[in-house]
Amino acid sequence: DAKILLITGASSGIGAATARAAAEAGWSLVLAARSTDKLTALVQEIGEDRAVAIPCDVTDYEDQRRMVDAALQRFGRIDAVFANAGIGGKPGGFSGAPPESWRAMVDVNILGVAYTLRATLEHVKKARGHVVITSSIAGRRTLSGSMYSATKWAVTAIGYGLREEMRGTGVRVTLLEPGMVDTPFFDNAPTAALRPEDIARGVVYALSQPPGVDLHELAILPTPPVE
Ligand code: NJP
Repeated sequence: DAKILLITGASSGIGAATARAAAEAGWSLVLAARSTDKLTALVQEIGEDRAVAIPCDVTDYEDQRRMVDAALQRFGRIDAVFANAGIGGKPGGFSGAPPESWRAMVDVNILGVAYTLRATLEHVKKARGHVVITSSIAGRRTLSGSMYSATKWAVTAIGYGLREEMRGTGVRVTLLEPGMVDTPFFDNAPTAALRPEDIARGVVYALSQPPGVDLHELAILPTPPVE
């Protein structure tokens, strides 16, 4: 039987590319985000027998609980979770960015991930499964004036904390740390960025390791241009 992977932020960018790559690798998929139309189109593409779209706002814990209930109703189990939904910041740094943009990042990037973990862990533990969390290279380095960076450092800490908590349960935790990826995350596509498919291959690689192999971190960066 196919294993079940639940992806948040599945409507676009890295999440959508990972859904396609994981389907190719034999996973069945629970696809969550707010944009129902995009999720539905992705389910059509992958096949209704292999994927289900569940609209969900990750900032709302009850909504995440409903998402998990709907996933279990459809597939009966959750083997792996890709906690990937996230948003970027507004320009201006600590001196100029609108403070409400900071709250939105805390709500989606930090609380959204923590809620996904709380809502799914019981089931992932039952499956001795796998959790992949999208942090960022910005969760390792500090970007000037960046509250985004601060939220991703928090996500890195969540991944470390979860790995300790899961010790002895058979659950593996992988932190994904991409550099720049050309997705709708950016208003203007950056030059020399990775493609979402480049990150998706990494996630599927992590998920496809045998139970005895625990891939802690996956930092994926664009090769610097040849001078
Ligand atoms: O961005 P994008 P990426 N509730 O905008 C969803 C990190 N990252 O794929 O709700 C539920 O294409 C949104 O869905 P929708 C980044 O921090 C990126 O690049 O329909 N879902 C969409 O599916 C993030 O953690 C780069 O609008 C919510 C998805 O999130 C992850 O990669 C570099 C939501 C965003 O897709 C995926 O970002 C890096 C909510 N409240 C880390 N709010 C990069 N692109 O360069 C948003 O280091 N979503």
